Amino acid sequence: EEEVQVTLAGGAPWGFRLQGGAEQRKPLQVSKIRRRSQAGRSGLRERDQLLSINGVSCTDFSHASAMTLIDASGHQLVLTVRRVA
Ligand code: LEU
Repeated sequence: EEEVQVTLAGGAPWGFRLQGGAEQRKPLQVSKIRRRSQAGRSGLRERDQLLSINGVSCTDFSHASAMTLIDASGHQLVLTVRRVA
């Protein structure tokens, strides 16, 4: 298990989908990555768990709050994720 920071550049759409959230008592987790996208190029991987979004800890965030914060990103999105091998 490791912590990884990835930087996505270029603005939405980033090319990944998210599942989970505090209201579901499940971690925010990357569920799908489009290969030819910013997410695909960034090194982000399916099943990565989001720890922070643009420096803001998101481990207690609802699904909707995480989506809102991601949508509020400009041309850059910095994610810290926990990766389980
Ligand atoms: N599906 C969105 C995109 O690719 C990301 C989502 C997690 C807000 O831009």
